[in-house]
Amino acid sequence: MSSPLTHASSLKGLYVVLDAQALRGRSLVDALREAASGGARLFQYRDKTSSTVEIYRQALQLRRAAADAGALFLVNDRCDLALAVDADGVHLGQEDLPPSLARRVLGAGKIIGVSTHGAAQVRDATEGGADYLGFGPIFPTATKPRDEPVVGIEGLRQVRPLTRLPIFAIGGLTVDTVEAVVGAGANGVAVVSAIVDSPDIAGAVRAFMARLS
Ligand code: TZP
Ligand code: MG
Repeated sequence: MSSPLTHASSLKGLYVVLDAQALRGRSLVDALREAASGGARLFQYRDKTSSTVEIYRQALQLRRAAADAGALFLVNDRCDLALAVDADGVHLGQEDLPPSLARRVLGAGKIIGVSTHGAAQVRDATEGGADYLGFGPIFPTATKPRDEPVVGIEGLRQVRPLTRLPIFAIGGLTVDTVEAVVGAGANGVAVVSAIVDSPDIAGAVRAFMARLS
């Protein structure tokens, strides 16, 4: 089993979040394959409404498609499902298992990412043994509308010195805002709608990657 350290160089750049609800019934596997054909190599499966068995079946298909593409694949929220499909890791929110406990469940070989929204959470997730952080929402987003307050580019700039972990900016990002978040210290961008709502997913991925290189 490879360790998160082996993956450390992959924890940057474009992180495509395959949100089942944002896909609105379209095939997540097709979306993953299209994004991979555009060059994406880091994926998260996020499904807030399906049953456990539905999420398991979908995750298994996505896990296989990601492996075929040579891409990393993480499951949102659920350590059990991440283990069940042998995902590369899990992405946890503040309401999920803390990273130190997730590590006990998953072991040393899996990647653990944590969503953070402010300085205290950045410190806690770093001390808790996360491998990377999400930080946001940078901008307002319809994908997660009633959640944490918008942190803005300045919020990102302020937390950058607090951790050495890779930070993925998230929330309302487009190709036109990549430069600003990278300038504020993000190592990558985690994106839902600007990728999956595009009529040309591979093209959208290429456009993001061009701004990230
Ligand atoms: N966490 C903070 S904002 C967000 C999540 C999951 C949604 C990001 O989606 P989009 O469509 O890229 O704004
Ligand atoms: Mg969660």
